[in-house]
Amino acid sequence: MKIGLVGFAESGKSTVFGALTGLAVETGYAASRDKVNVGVVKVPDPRVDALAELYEPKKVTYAEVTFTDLGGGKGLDRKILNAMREVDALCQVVRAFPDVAGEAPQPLREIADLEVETILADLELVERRVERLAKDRSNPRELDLLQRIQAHLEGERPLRSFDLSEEENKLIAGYALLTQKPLLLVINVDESSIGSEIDPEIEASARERGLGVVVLSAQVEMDIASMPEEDQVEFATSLGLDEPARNRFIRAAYELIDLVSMLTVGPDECRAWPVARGSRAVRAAGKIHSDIERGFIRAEVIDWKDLIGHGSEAKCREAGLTRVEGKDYIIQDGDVVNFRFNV
Ligand SMILES: Nc1nc2c(ncn2[C@@H]2O[C@H](COP(=O)(O)OP(=O)(O)OP(=O)(O)O)[C@@H](O)[C@H]2O)c(=O)[nH]1
Ligand SMILES: [Mg+2]
Repeated sequence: MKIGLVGFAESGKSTVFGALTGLAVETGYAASRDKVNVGVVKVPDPRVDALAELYEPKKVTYAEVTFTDLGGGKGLDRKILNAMREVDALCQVVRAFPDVAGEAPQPLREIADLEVETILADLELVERRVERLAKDRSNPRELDLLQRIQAHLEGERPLRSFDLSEEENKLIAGYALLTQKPLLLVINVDESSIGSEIDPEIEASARERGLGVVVLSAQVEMDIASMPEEDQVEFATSLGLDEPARNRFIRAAYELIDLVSMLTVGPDECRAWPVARGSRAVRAAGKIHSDIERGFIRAEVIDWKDLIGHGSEAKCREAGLTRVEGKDYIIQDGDVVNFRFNV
């Protein structure tokens, strides 16, 4: 699962990337403008931590998400737009701190501008395709759909607000349209604004668009991320943060791409497995091993809270908290699952 960090020049993309990954990256004017930073990030998960405490396994494995800093520039050039097509979701880093020259931020404008630029990029692609299909008449259904999409985009509306049936979605999936991708706004505020309420205008702007918002100060988060892990929470707390904002951000991004976590436990490993929301048990089993999917008999499911509360799988079984589910069961976030299968 790949998430792309985008935004206008000097909005703090590389700093956010550094904060997320704990990697040392170049920031500042014109730094790494042509370089794309890629990093894999563990999704912090208190459920996994609690289960690991109970089982004391040899290994603890968190779900992972790949973040890419797609770079900046004044406008979004073609190279960046193309790179944006290849990620599963977008996070727009929005500057809400005065820049080095003391220039006041214009967060609402950055949000609106990125929307317009991505709408235009989609429109260009759709127009070209409509022209082709109108000429060769090879696919009237797709043509009809694309014409309706074109009209929607011409009304300056992103595709997030266009209702697509599952079948229609399949028809256009190959185009990787930018305004269809889930988008999270990362409002990068000044150090002095840490812990204050989100600007109501920004919140309204996000709500109107149906977007998620995370507020953080990337500079501070990067400082936190560069500390030894055991000091991070303490330092965050001293600044009035419950935890590094990075944790909230990563979880929000994880939910944005519509992933939920299936959990497995045992003396060898406690682990979170990312599965697409709405996955059937038999498919989720295949994430672990294709043999388990093939030989699937049943899934024994305990809610993680019950397992922590009762202290063992045996006690949960006695208390009637272990459910036996079949192939078509839909995996829920936080399910601790034990698969039974034929080899
Ligand atoms: N005060 C303050 N400055 C920040 C913050 N985040 C980033 N900066 C500064 O803003 C400048 C730009 O940050 P970058 O992370 O390089 O921004 P970018 O979006 O990657 O920039 P380009 O890649 O050049 O488009 C740097 O000088 C950062 O130190 C913040 O939270 N607070
Ligand atoms: Mg940068």
